[in-house]
Amino acid sequence: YLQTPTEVGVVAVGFSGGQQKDGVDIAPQALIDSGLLTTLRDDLNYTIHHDGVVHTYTKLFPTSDPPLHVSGAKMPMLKPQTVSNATEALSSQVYEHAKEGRLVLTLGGDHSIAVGSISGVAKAVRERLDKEIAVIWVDAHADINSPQTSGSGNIHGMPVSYLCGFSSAPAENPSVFGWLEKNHLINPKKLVYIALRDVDFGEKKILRENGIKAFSMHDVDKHGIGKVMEMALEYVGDSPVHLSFDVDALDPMWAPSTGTPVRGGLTLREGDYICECVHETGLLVAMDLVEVNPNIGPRDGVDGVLGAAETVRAGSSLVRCALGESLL
Ligand code: B3U
Ligand code: MN
Ligand code: MN
Repeated sequence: YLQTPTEVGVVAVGFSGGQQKDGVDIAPQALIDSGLLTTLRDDLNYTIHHDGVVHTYTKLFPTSDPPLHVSGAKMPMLKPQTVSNATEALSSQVYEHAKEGRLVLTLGGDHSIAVGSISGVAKAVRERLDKEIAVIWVDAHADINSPQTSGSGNIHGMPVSYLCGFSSAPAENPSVFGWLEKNHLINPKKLVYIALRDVDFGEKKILRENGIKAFSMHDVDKHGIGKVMEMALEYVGDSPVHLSFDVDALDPMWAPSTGTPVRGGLTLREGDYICECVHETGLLVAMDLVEVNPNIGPRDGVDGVLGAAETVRAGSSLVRCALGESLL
């Protein structure tokens, strides 16, 4: 990857098992229906590799998936085997695209699916380029709880912990994330967060103790998004970049239709700007867009209110910006 690939592998992931609200699973189809992929193909001239399927992985779901009580945890992990099985399948789908040198676009789905997408890209980039990827995680939340620190049991709050190797298959059920190998993992020193503003106490401790780079909304306010991106990209260096974008990084004013909105977030322009800056580096190898939930939020259009359709449009805009739409 000396520049952004011209071929894009798309995986549409209609998966909601990492949290408890229905609707995040219909987001990929809503994004596709809004014309995202045809724009990438017809206007931005990418070759799109997409099987035309929104994957739900339901055939891989266990018949019973009780909450898993892990020793030392306040809350049991919810749907552990379901999330493990779905992300394992996604990981190999993403790997197959990435090993062909395609930029991989994963449309979620809740953020637990990043265990699959990022592990697949990390493995392929190690094999192709003998390099570690950098991950730019744009989110209101750090999603770095371990099963022990989680106050919810929702696995969409834990993917970074598994990807960094801070958590692994629990002794109580080793088949939960037992498929994760060393070459699937990322280097926590090559992880950078942007837009954090709702980080659990236990997560702050994990960030601090592991020296993880993070730009909170406080930093965005203090320095401006221009300087924050300069610092974030300097930190990333020349590593291939996986951009994992949770739409709840945006302020609910711009993206109300998401499971856990947090006020005080990025404007749509700041979100687009992040994606444009990543595009300009030529280092982008993969992007996730997650946590769009068209079932949540106000109805669009009543007195100019922004709702689900506008959240889908915002998500689509983020992807198009990361793929270079704003370049003149
Ligand atoms: N940190 C909390 C809340 C949360 C994380 N990610 C989202 N919400 N979207 C948790 O459940 O781990
Ligand atoms: Mn997230
Ligand atoms: Mn979030």
